[in-house]
Amino acid sequence: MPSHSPSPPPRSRLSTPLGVSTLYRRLFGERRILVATHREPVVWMNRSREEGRNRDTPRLRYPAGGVSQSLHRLLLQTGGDWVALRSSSGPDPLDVSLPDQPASYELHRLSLSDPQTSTGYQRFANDLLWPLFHEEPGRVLTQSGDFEDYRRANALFADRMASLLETHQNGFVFIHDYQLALVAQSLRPRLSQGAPPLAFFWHIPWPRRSFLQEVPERAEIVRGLLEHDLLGFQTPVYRDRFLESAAELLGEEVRIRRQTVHWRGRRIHVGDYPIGVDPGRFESLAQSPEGPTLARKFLRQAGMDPELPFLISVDRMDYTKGFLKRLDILGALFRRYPDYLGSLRLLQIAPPTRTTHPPYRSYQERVRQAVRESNAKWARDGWEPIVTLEETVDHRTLAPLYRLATGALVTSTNDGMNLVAKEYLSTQKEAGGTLFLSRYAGAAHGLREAVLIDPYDPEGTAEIIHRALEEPLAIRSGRNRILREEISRHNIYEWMESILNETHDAWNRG
Ligand code: GDG
Repeated sequence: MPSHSPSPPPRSRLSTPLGVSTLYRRLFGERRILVATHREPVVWMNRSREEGRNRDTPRLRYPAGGVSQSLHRLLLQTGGDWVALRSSSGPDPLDVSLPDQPASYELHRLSLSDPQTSTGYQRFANDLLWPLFHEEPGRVLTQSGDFEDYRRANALFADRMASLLETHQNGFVFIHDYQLALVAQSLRPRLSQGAPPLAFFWHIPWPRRSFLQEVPERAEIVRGLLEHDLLGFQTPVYRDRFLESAAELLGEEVRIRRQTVHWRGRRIHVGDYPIGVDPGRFESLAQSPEGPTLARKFLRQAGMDPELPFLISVDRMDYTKGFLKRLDILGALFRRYPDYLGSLRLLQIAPPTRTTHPPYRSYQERVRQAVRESNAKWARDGWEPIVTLEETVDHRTLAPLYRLATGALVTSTNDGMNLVAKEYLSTQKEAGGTLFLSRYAGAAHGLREAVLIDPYDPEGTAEIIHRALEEPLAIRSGRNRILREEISRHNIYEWMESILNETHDAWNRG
């Protein structure tokens, strides 16, 4: 294995899937990647008897969610192993391949057979870490013992990964997000021949001090994360907050020099790696010959006139995405500018999420009720302003829908990055759709030209939306050109290349 990384790529070169797999081989040779995420990147579909006769019916579907889709595409370039919790039937391991992709990977599907472990783990992750790291303390719902279940579930991930590492000798391990903060802590001691490079990416915000303080086990979480060689955050703000937490919580245990933490004889690189999308893929899906037909058909089926303007929002139905704030904004817009009544609509693609968790169920019910009320208030001659579809829409339809939309409304009250914002821009080549981006989304940090909104200020946001909708096309498309350059340069492959290079460096310096 070479001991130092190659020089950084020239600035004008756009990173590509092939570039990532070439770099991976250069750094880690023929050894496979091992990825771990909470959720499976694909869902296995049981074929109906009818479909069973048609071998072309796809067996795999893609769930909504930002973490796994890009990694899924990468592993179809490089091959490798992936460990995640099982959420559908089908074999274990599952061989994941696509006809047009050069490689395939093995998905190893973990079942938490003890219901207590499963419940406590999910509760600690989704009802304690998620709300507190999104600075929503009012939504915490936890019970004593949940942390031990969380630790136990993380150790089960580590068990499976340790046996894979033993047989496959994987060259690089990449663990993801707040559900798996303690995996590496269990993994290291299990590896008799030493650990390969370990990287971790934290997809959600790292909160301000006063919110972190509400997590009793915060020092344990920080220690767990320091078990990696590289630790990545979405923005420099989250990265710096983490470094401050490490200094404060671990005191003399750590020594911190800029972005390097010295801890227990190891050096850990802590960096910011704003995650991107594959803009080329969204652009070509949006501009495919069948794209506009699919999108128009979809709109008609949703009861919308494809010729009328609409704003689009695409998010899992999660309280951090600001569904209720969005309705307030729309209300303010209609009150200030009643001319929009009867024409401008909001299309919300809102796949339900975590539906077994009581705080989600009640939030989702409140959203439905608020939509009904808004629609009743602003209805005109059979026209209603808000169309909500609680379903997952395939990217082949979603991309041309983005393209057709007059604007995209991202109203997160707190969001690690927000990939929908970048996907929307990817489809706006030579088009004038406006991205209205919450200033509380990580994406606002890199997309400096974007039209920023404050979801806590519905009146101000309504004014911003109205002004942008009135702008000449040249202004809107000029802004989109600059934003698209940004997301093309910092695409998902560049994100992966930076992480590969810097993990390799950190491991060698270790
Ligand atoms: C976490 C962080 C961070 C949505 N609906 C459908 C669908 N989606 C896809 C979108 C997009 C993804 O789900 C959502 O990604 P986001 O980034 O917007 O949000 P989270 O799921 O909360 O993701 C977030 C992200 O991790 C990555 O680091 O940006 O801050 O919270 O890709 O296209 N996909 C399909 N049908 C849908 O109906 N196929």
